[in-house]
Amino acid sequence: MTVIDSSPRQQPRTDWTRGSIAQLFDMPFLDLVLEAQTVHRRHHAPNEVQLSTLLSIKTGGCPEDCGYCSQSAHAKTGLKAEKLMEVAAVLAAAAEAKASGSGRFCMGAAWREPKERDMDALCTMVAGVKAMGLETCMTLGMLTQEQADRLAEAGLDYYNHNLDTSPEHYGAVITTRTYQERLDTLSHVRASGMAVCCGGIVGMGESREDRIGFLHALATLPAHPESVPINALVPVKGTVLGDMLAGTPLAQIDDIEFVRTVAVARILMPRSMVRLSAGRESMSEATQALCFLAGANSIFTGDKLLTTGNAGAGADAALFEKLGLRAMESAEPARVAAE
Ligand code: SAM
Ligand code: DTB
Ligand code: SF4
Repeated sequence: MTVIDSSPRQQPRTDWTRGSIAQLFDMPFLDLVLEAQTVHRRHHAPNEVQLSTLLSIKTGGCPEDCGYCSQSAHAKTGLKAEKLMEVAAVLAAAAEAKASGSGRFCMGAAWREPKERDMDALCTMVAGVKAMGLETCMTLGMLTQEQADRLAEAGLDYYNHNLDTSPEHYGAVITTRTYQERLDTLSHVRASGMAVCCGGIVGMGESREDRIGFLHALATLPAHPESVPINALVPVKGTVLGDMLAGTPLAQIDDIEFVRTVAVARILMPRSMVRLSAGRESMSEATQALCFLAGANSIFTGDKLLTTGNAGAGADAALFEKLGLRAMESAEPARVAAE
């Protein structure tokens, strides 16, 4: 099919059109998964999965109104707003993550943006986690250029900032910020030299057209994000979306459509790490296996994401054993073809 460009010798395309992405979504499922796996093997070591661990360093009470999020002050989830964690407690959690074999430690805060008064502590956390030999990642909301530069200087390797859905659907999910503000922070992160982790959520009641628009937004950024987390909505009681979708056929995205989304992400962004993120706890082993076949090569490990449950180390070890998968030594995608 001519829409597919997966040559390892070329820079990945950033000029995808919505029409060509729609064509990928429309492919027969088996052809699509085969193509995604073929692209995957040109750029990444097969059977290797990168492991990241999350820690919520500042939980709840967020002023933003993201309809999916348990931590929004607008949601009625009963989650208690907490203060920023102490540096020592964060480093202790990072040491545990390292001991459990994780390669990247991702610290998340329920903020619209970090305050200047928190920057010193954040930089100390970054430096401490990095000194343990872990890759560092943070997700703190919007950043100014100066804040991005400071975090980069402290040793922050990745910044997570999701576009979450299509530009058209954004206003139906979040009203307290704009898509453009997300893009502005992403450009500050890029300019600071940090790697970009940017993805989104499916299963929010969006249309296929929105999933196309979402992947189009990611794949036409000036450079593809190095990490692309694909979350399946975890419907939390008391959140706008959790309550709206409860008991409806939209409450969980169709497994096959989810795998299609992963496969299309892999084809569009051949060198990125595609992370199977939230929602894995309620996903069957067979669906997860299909996602790996479709090009997912990263997961969050541990029993907890930020506030909700995760598959857990035992379940993941069993799944890796069954599938013959192993943890990636380095997050740098192994290039199997000569470049
Ligand atoms: N406050 C920061 C922000 O919004 O960028 C960082 C933390 S926020 C929790 C990070 C991401 O988690 C969101 O962009 C969204 O993609 C994902 N997320 C949050 N709640 C979720 C849920 N219930 N189900 C699936 N993904 C969720
Ligand atoms: C991302 O895309 N998924 C992670 C991470 N980036 C920060 C967060 C998932 C959160 C799931 C809901 C929760 O645990 O609160
Ligand atoms: Fe706040 Fe982030 Fe949750 Fe939105 S997703 S409410 S910005 S913590």
